[in-house]
This record gives sequence, structure tokens and C-alpha cells, in this order.
Amino acid sequence: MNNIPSKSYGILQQKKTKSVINEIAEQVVNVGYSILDAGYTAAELQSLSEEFDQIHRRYVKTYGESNLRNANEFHTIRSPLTQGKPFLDLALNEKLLSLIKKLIPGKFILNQQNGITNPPQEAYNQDAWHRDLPYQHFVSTKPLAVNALFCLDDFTYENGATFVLPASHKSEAFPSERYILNNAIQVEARAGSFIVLDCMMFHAGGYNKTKSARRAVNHLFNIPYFKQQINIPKNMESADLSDEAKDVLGFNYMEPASVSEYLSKRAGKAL
Ligand SMILES: O=C(O)CCC(=O)C(=O)O
Repeated sequence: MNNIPSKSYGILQQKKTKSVINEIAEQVVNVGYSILDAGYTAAELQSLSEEFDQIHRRYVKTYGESNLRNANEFHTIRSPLTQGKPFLDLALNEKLLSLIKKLIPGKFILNQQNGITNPPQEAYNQDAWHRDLPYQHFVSTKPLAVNALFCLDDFTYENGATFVLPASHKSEAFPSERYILNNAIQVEARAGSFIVLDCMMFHAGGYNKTKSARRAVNHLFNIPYFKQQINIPKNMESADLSDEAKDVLGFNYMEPASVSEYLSKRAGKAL
């Protein structure tokens, strides 16, 4: 590409961004995806990577390989944050939460966290185009949910880095086959970054042509009106959590079991 022009004319309004986080948010809003460096050191990344493999081995032992394969779940770890503190810390990553706050107005909760392995030279359950609010065909002026795909390994063209259809969060329907061929792009990213997507943007994992797995941890954050994929508060001790962590993990948004419980939660609230 040649130099991008820096001059302009006939412009009455221009967005101003004062920080990297704002620039990333601007890109997610406009084209549906961007990349955020999570800020981990090489040693922290290495320990997260080892913890991922350990949890995966334990998970397969607990739930059984044939059961997981039968459910098309063998390459996924559901809710690793309920199984290891490093994944809880990942979901509450400060830089990530400050970005999510800019993208989702008001309150939001973590809907789900999933460890994902794109195995070498094999199909897996994320290699088909989808939205992360699947089966939904609407557009909203503000994101109702945002996903953050943490790259445990470098995402490269060869190992099947995620494909996206830029700006597809702004159209209700899945585009035509020809449009997909002309507009799909692959997002390369370094290990230690989050690929952040408007959840309504169509995306798919690519085919991993290499001999090593491409591992990731996906997070979906949404407005508190959508129920969690797996109830996080019921699977976690809250004693050591900060108020903000409890809020993000959904402790304050569990549905009351009865009218009395609803009324007691409302006690002292003006609105
Ligand atoms: O593995 C990937 O690159 C895509 C993951 C994905 O599509 C998802 O978690 O929703």
C-alpha cells in the first residue's frame, strides 16, 4: 500500500481519540473487530499456557473423551475460570474490562468463558461462520455483547487464525457466498492479545494447516438481561472476589427464586 493521505477537506466533524483503548473501541464499533494487547509477560503467558493444557487433561478425564467427542465438545473447555484462578484473572483483565466498559453502555456481565483448541489438520466446532449470539438477525446501535478471544498461541494464516467479515454486525442477514469470498479477512495476532469482536459480527476459525494446535480462550460479555451459558456464581466461591468482580461475574444479576427474594433484594432501592 502507498502512504495513507494525511490531508483532508470538506470535513466539519471528526472523531477524536485520546487513548489506545479509545482507538480500539472506535475500530470495534466501525468494522466490528480489533486487537488489544492483554499486557502479560512471556513468563505469565507461559504459565497460562501450561495451566490450559493441565485443565484440558483434567477436563477430559472428568467428562470422558468419548462423551465429549459425542457432544462435539472435545476441543472445548467450558468455564475454565471456575477451574483455575489464572483464567478467572484473565476474564477480569483490567485492560479488557476498561475496553468492554467503553463498548457496552451501562452494566455488563460475563456470559461465558471457553477454552478453545483448533487442532492441527482436523475439523473442530468453531470452523463454521457464526455470530456469538447465534440464530440472531438484528442490528443494534450499541453492542449488546462483545467477545474477546484471547490468543494463547500466535494466530497465523497457516494455523487458521480467525476469519471475520468486517462490518457484518451492521447487517441483519448473513451475506451472499460471493460477498463472503470477496470480503472475508483473516486476523493475525500475537499470543497474549485479545481479538475483540462485536458479537454480531460473523466470524469462523480457519483450517489449521500446521502440526501444532492453535489455542484460545473466548469470553462473551453482555448486558445483564441475557442468561449465562453456565451459571458462574453457582460454581464459584465469592469470598475473595472484589465488588466489581462479583458484578462482572453475575453475582448481582441472578434471578430471584421467589417474590419474597425479589422484594428483599429491592429493599432500600429508590429506582
Ligand atoms: O477459533 C477461532 O478462531 C474462532 C473461535 C470462535 O469462533 C468462537 O469462540 O466463537
